[in-house]
Amino acid sequence: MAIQRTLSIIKPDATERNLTGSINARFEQAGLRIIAQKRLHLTRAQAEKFYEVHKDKAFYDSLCEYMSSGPVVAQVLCGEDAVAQNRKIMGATNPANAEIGTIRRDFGQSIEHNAVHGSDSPENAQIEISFFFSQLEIVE
Ligand code: IDP
Ligand code: MG
Repeated sequence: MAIQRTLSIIKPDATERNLTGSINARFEQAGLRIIAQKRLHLTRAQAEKFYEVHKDKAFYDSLCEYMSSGPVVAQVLCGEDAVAQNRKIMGATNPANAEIGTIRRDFGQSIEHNAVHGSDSPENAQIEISFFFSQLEIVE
């Protein structure tokens, strides 16, 4: 498997509960390296743009409101098979269905307030990484 990059976001429910370090430890323990990271507060318009693929879903409005409700930490993770590896560490979208020991199972509060975002394919990872970061901000 190749070395990949993926976009991760620590969501407002997790930054609010001061879980940034605990979540980052999960990535590092699993062998992923944080090669870029910044804390920011998305505007509603930025959240709408980031989640545009979901614009026809019933949860889109609520999701965009939530993702712009407080600070997030955007990060680029790098490592072996990083996209799938991060999805595995995160666990299923709904924390109630996520495996024990995953971030969402341990830290998520609901299907919406589920602590973290992770890219779902290498192609989307590239698009999502460039949404948040310039080349200068990513240091391997
Ligand atoms: P993912 O984050 O596991 O890739 P997606 O289906 O891409 O899941 O959904 C994006 C985000 O939208 C989820 O992480 C979650 O915050 C929210 N979401 C997904 N499904 C629902 C739902 O049925 N109700 C409320 N929010 C949802
Ligand atoms: Mg998704």
